[in-house]
Amino acid sequence: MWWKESIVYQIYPRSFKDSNGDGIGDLRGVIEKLDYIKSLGVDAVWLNPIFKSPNDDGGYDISDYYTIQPEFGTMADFDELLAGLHKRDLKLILDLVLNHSSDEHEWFQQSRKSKTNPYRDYYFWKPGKDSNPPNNWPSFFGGSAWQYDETTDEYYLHLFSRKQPDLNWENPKLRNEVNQLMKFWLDKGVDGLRLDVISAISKRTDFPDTDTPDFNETIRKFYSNGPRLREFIAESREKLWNHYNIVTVGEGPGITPQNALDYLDEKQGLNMIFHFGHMFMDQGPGGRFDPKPWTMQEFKQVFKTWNETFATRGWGSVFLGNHDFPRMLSRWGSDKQYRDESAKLLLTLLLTMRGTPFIYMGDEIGMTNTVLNAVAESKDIETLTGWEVAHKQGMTEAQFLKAANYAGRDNARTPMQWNKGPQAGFTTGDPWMMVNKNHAWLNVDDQENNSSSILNYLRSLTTLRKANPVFSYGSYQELESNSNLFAYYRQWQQEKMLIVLNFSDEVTNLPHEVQGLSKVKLIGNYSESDQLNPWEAAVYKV
Ligand code: ISL
Ligand code: CA
Repeated sequence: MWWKESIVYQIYPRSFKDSNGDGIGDLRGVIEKLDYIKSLGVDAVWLNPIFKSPNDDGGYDISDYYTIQPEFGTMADFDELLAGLHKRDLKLILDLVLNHSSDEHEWFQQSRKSKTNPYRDYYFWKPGKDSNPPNNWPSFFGGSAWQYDETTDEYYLHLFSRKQPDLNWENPKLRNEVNQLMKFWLDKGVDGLRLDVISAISKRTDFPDTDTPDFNETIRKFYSNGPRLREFIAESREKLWNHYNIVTVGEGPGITPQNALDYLDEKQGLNMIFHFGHMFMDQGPGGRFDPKPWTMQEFKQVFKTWNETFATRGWGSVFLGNHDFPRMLSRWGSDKQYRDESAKLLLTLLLTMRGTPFIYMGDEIGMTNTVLNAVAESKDIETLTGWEVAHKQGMTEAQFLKAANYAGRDNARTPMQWNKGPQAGFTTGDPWMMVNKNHAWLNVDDQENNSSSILNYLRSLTTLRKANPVFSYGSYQELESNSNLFAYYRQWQQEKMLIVLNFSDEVTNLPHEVQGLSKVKLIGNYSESDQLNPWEAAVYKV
């Protein structure tokens, strides 16, 4: 199974490279950078959605699953990109959004016309209760998860924005349409599918009120992990996926160590999932904009728990950032004093942990969060609607901005920083989103020619991982060590590796049980020293 040994590079196309000067990244921009992508030592590319969309939620609101988003290019561009990837022995994983469509999709335009329209049951429609929504479910993006539509005097369900009506998977006709559109892209030779919010395709369709104020708990109990989830996944597996040598990656809030294996049945399940244990540990009951402190113990526990979950079956992904979360360096590292060291440390974790690593574009050079000076600067519906909710609850803009600058998705969507020139070489035009000012010194070009750069360290890490199957297949055993020292073994047949990561500004010591051990250092972000420096990462063969 090629995907167990693969290293995946995630590209948010809108912010990767603009080839035609309109300030918006596009497929031809990705084509221009294929040799760069190959040079990272990765095996596959995951592209965030590239299909026709009104962009209410960054392309996660698809209005035509068979057409390339016009501002990203044409189907010919797509074909050229796929051929260019395959020519370089790189695979392509597409991001399909099947829990909901855009409200501008033809299906929804029909569905909303009348209660007897043949497309009516492609979505969830329900009468209100005394001119209130059918139940108290909150949307991810603020407000009710139900939108009143006066044409038929009913409400439709949208777990996300009101322009993202949920597709009704209970309807076999809809499931057939979904399988057909997946088949179209698999027949073009795509190597994998990242299935957006797959955890929610089976919901509690009796639609009871949620009985908890904790949003993540509401997701787990009511929105995801529904009674027919395994059946729906098994049906697509049987009817479609089994006929291709592809990888299916399930994404979705609500996936827990207790239910993850339900998604990953060897015969009838997905191949792998993203879990969010570490991504939500600093979210309070109010969700993303209600941050709470996190500890290294919690962080380490997440990896321990998921390694136990997948110890004998199932398969996980390892990621520390993506388009939905702040930059990993700013969130987990030290993006000021120990920038280089901590960026390398986080990449070392990513490339030595058990599970398929996903590198988010820009993390290979240590890109950092941006700063919004006003909510109006945000390009993200989750931040904009999050502010509407917070404002109603009496939060000041300054308080909300603090939360948004810590946890918001804009942080991960600033343009890729190629060089120190205007707009970081991302575009010759006016970028759709402001470029981070630190591109003057933080960019690919400057790091290409610096042998001790984060970029070249990442390349050494991918080379190391590919040369040692222990990193893909080996067991994982965490060493008991002080709170900020994350140390673990990876073992497979006769190979045993020791990884030590000092998540702190302090000097510390190796765990006492390894101090006398004979070991050979394979890679690290400091030259030899018998103690562990601030943010020191090292990989030893023992
Ligand atoms: O951003 C989050 C709210 O905390 C995540 O829970 C995220 O919304 C959730 O994991 C689903 O994310 C996916 O579907 C969303 C889209 O906005 C995200 O970009 C996508 O990754 C709706 O399609
Ligand atoms: Ca463009």
